[in-house]
Formats: sequence, structure tokens, C-alpha cells
Amino acid sequence: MLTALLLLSNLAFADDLVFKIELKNRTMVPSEIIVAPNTAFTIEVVNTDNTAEEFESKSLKIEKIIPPKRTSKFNVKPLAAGEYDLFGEFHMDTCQGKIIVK
Ligand SMILES: [Cu+2]
Repeated sequence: MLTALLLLSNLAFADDLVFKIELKNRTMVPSEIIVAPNTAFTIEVVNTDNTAEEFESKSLKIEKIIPPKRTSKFNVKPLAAGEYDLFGEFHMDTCQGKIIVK
């Protein structure tokens, strides 16, 4: 019974957990997201630059071109503890970030 209640509360929490990342001046703001293990969440990526960016993560298998002034949302399944890469492939030298699960 306790387990069931915990699962329900986790699900409700996951629906509400949205992290916003701004693609700004060819960087990610913020460049780090910290999230608890085993928690589903959403990343909302807003490209405020005047150039397109390809928002990508090898470890999360995300790859999507976001045109200038557009927003994309990515639902991320619960993750194990660790670090997960994020980068903008069109501006690899400056557009780097990560998700830290701990
Ligand atoms: Cu790519």
C-alpha cells in the first residue's frame, strides 16, 4: 500500500517537472540541469538566437533541429544516477550542457 502511494506521488511530480533551457548566444542557459534519479521530466528548449540549432544528446538519443525563435519539448524517461550529455551540434565549441542525475 505504501509503495502504491509513493508511485502515484512520483507520477504526479513527473508531470509537473519541466526544466527550461535557453539557447542564447550559441550557449545553453543554464548549462546544467540537476534532477533526482528515477524521475521523469521534460526539457523545454527555447532557441532565442537568430540561427537554427540542433539540440542533441547522444546518451538520451535526442536529436532535433530547432529553428530560430522556436521552442521544442523533450520528455525524458526516469534516469539512473550519472551524467548525460547535451550539446548544440551546429555550435559545438560553445553550446554544451549536461544533465546531472543524483
Ligand atoms: Cu546531430
